[in-house]
Parts: sequence; C-alpha cells; structure tokens
Amino acid sequence: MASTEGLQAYEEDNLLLSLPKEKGWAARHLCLFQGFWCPSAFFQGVINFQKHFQAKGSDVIVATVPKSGTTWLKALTFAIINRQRFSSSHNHPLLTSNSHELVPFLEFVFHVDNIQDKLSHLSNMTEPRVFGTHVPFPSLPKSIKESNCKIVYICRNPFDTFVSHWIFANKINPHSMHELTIEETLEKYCKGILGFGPTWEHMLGYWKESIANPNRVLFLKYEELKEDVNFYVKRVAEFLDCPFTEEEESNGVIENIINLCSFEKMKNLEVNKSGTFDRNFEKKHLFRKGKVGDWVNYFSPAMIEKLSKTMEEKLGGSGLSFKTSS
Ligand code: PAP
Repeated sequence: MASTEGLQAYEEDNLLLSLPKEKGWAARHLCLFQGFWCPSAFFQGVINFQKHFQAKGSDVIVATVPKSGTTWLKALTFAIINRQRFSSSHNHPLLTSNSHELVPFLEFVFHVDNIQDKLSHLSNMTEPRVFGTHVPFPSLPKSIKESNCKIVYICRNPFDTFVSHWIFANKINPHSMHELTIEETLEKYCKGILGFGPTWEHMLGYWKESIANPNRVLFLKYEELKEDVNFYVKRVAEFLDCPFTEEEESNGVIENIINLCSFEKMKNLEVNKSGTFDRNFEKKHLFRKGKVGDWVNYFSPAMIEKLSKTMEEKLGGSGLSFKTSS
C-alpha cells in the first residue's frame, strides 16, 4: 500500500503535469497555478508552504515582486526588528550573511521532502520570525491570512523591474536567454509570463489588501523608499509595532540601520561579493545599479509604448501609479 507521503507526491506530480506550461526567463520553466506563473522548480515548495506553514501572530512576512527591492527590504526589516538583539554595528549578522539567508523565502524553505523536521525547526525559531515570499496574496496559506501577522510588501515601477529582471536572467541563464530578444521578453512580461507573474495581479492583490487592512499589509514602492528611506524606516517600525524611541533617534539608530542596508554597503561586503545562493546563482548578481530610471538605457520608443499601454490597461483606475525617474 502506498504511504501517505508517496500518495501526496504522486498527486502533486499529476497536478504539475496537468498545468499549463511556458518557458520562463529568470526561472526557466513556469506552470500556471492558481492564476500565477509558478516557477516549476518551486512548485512543491509552494504547495508545501500553503499546506503546512503555521503562522504565528508575531511573524513578519516580507512579500515582494521579484527584482523590486527584496534584498534591501529584507535587510531593513531584519535590522529594524532585531535592533536590540544586534545593537553593535561591528558584529551585525547582515555583515556576514546575505539578507536572503537571514530572511528566507518560505516557498524555498518548504522545498523539502522532510516536512516534519522543517516544521519543528520553524517552530523553534527566535520570535519574531521574519520570512520572505514572492507568492501572490490570494495564494498565501490560510494560516497567514487568518493570523495577525504583518506583511510588508514592496514593488517597483515596471520599467525598472523589467530591466532588472532581464539583466538578472541574462546573468543566471545566459544560454536560454540567447534565444530571446529584449523585445520578445517584454512581450512575455506584458502577458504576465514570468515567475510569480502577472506582475499587475501581484501588485493589485497586495494593494487591495493594504487598503482593506492597513494594519495587516504595508504597501511600499522602491522609488519612494529610495527617495526618503529615513521616513519609510520609521514607517515600517511603527507598522511593526516597534517604533523608534526619541532616544534611539537621537543616538543615530535609524541612520545606522540605513547605512548598514545601503546599496553601496551591501554590494561591497565580502559575503555579497562572492558565493552562491539558493538555486546556485551568484550573490553578486543581486546588486547591480540600485537606481531609479535606469530603464531609459534599454527601452526603445516601441517598447515604451508597449509597456505604457499595458500598464494603463492593467493598472488604470486602481489608484496605483509609479515614479519612473529620480
Ligand atoms: P530578488 O527578487 O532576486 O530578490 P531584488 O532584491 O528584489 O531581487 O531586486 C534586485 C534589485 O534591487 C537590483 O536592482 P537593479 O538591477 O536595478 O540594480 C539591485 O541592484 C537592487 N538592490 C539590491 N540591494 C539594494 C539596496 N540595498 N538598496 C537599493 N537597491 C538594492
């Protein structure tokens, strides 16, 4: 007789086989699951995350559109939450670990066969636990939606997000990306075909939830964070119910966090300059220019028209808009 685990794996394999498929770009193979393009390599992780993750009310989830500032927001959130545990700027964990290692993606965490070991490890973690996810809001596990845990979300203007993703995909998948021009890739992007896309649906899902439940979801944009990081670091701390005290402010705690997580600081750390991460991609690829408006160096007039039209179609009337230059 088949074991429960065996039966479950068989059902998941069958489900995966039955789903519509597309070739991705940063993620090579995609399957359309619950309305989003799930990287096939993480399908099992997403399913396990949905089925088994037990949220605690004190958890913090950093939810993001890929290539929109995840590495930065994970670092800031980790530093804000743990500022009493790690008050010295000399031996802070962010100096020796990449923020993705300190704030792991739950869909990657659950990409394992031995769920019980994983669950007991997760339940013993120091609280508040901070996790990341790229999973769209409607597909988050029930236990997150039904608990009081807080979600900090970030997205970025689609022009820069696309360019960042395109360059990243070329670095990590040079062979398969050779087959696709930037124009063809933009076509896919506009159709929503990329890992965890369509990007519009991703943004709108969290956007609507942040309006309906502003105490549960804080909606941030990369451009705004760049423009006034001091304001948003305070905003995140307030949202997470750990506002900075006057004493902390006057002692420069906010500035220290901002500097520790700045693009220049993180990019030049030994831990981020070498070594690989997750699916074996090099950590240095997470840090490129960190600028608003770099897309102008890659977009032709036809591409500008294509993406502007798509954004109008998909986001028009939602109240969600972006700055595209600094
Ligand atoms: P991920 O989805 O693979 O985790 P993510 O961190 O969301 O990537 O996005 C990477 C972008 O954030 C890169 O943008 P660029 O390609 O336009 O340069 C990267 O440079 C930028 N980035 C990484 N760390 C920081 C930081 N500390 N401050 C500002 N931007 C950053």
